[in-house]
Amino acid sequence: MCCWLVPGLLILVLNNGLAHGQVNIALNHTASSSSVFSENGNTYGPASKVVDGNRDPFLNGFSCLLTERRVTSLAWLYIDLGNMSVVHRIEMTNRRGGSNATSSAAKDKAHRDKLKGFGMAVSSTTTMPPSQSDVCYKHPGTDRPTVFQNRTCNQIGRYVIIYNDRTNEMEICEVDVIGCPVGYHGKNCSLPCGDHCVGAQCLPNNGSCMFGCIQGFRGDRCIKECNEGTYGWNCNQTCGNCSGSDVCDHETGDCPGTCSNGYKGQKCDHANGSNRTKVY
Ligand SMILES: [Ca+2]
Repeated sequence: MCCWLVPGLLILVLNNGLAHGQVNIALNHTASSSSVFSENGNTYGPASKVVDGNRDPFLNGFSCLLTERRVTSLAWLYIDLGNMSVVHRIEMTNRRGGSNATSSAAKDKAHRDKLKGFGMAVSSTTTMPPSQSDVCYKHPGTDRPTVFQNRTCNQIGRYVIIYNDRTNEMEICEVDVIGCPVGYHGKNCSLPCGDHCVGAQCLPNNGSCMFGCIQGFRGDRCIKECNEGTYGWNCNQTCGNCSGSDVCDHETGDCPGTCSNGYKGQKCDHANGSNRTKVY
């Protein structure tokens, strides 16, 4: 473990580079690639090398996937997370040039060039190329990507896909997928999402509800009830005319007792002359 200090704050980072408590849900899962490069009897890869927990970016570390460059098929890689998950972030370590002893920025360039145009997606299928709606990052192909990529995704799926519709070559040494199975968040994905999140789905890093709150609740985690005088989905409905100091139900808008003079209905939102009785 390593650490560093900023004023008033100690930050701890595990050896794998992930902030404490974050989970790499790709580690040691099943992975597959469009092809695997082999030469003189030596096979580089296979795809399992990108989920072996070793980020060594040099070929002589024997922990990278290389696809076969003598084929015409475009390069892709997918990781099966095993179940539907919320992927918060994808971190990817590309191959560097030379070895640990001989590396240099100049030697990295050829490998970074091959990475141009790559895409990242989270999908419920392994269809290639992935649907545009599943893509969470696509490199524009103009500049030269950096060796290490860290892209926010926040999408739901079972498969994390790395692909390149520009080339048949892919040289990836590790993919870390930061997320949690659907319905969980927090340290080691041990906390269930709030009951008031729509679909009980939340972001792995902070528990924020992904699709808003069920009726009657508000806030990022949908913990707070609607402010007094409001109710319903997104708390965007205004209560009717409950009698006295009564407040309406924060979920349904119903008044607990009678209506103010001149109103009727469960929500006391219909004008009714002098009728003070709630009508069902
Ligand atoms: Ca590796």
